[in-house]
Amino acid sequence: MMRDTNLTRRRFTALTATAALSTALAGCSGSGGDAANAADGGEGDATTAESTAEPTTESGGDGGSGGGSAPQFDGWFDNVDNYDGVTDETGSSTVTVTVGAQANGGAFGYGPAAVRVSPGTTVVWEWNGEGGSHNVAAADGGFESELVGDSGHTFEHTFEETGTYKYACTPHETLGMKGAVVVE
Ligand SMILES: [Cu+2]
Repeated sequence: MMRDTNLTRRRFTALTATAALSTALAGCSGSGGDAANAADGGEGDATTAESTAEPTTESGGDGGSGGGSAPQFDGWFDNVDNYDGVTDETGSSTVTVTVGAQANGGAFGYGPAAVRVSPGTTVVWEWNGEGGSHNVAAADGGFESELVGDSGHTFEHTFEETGTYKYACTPHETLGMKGAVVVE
């Protein structure tokens, strides 16, 4: 009984710490802020929580009951034939996305099209040299790579703040060469 309570508490503390961290980094973390504060009664647990904060691999049980469709994308992936849900890469410090993946009638995709990462993660886009020249251009203008076709070319962006970041390849957006990074 003590054991269980303890475990639950640790998990909860870990979540709390993550939320608090996001808040600190983002300055505004919309949801969860209240819960985090309420649960934050503990004194010095933060250190423990930090080292325990990574085993979130099997999340989804908590909030993501929907799983399949992703309302936060607002139709962004409607014409993207390689969109296959959001690949969970939370906890990774670096995530690589292929530019020129087979999709949308040619080598016109990002692979994977959508990834979920933790704040502070660097996403590295790596060109595979297929499908001509591509770029990585944020829908809101927050980042934009060169337009190149060279295999091995890379572009990276570090996502500090929570949110949903849509991006596309300017010349191939209409074909469905679009992606998104979800930071949470
Ligand atoms: Cu392209």
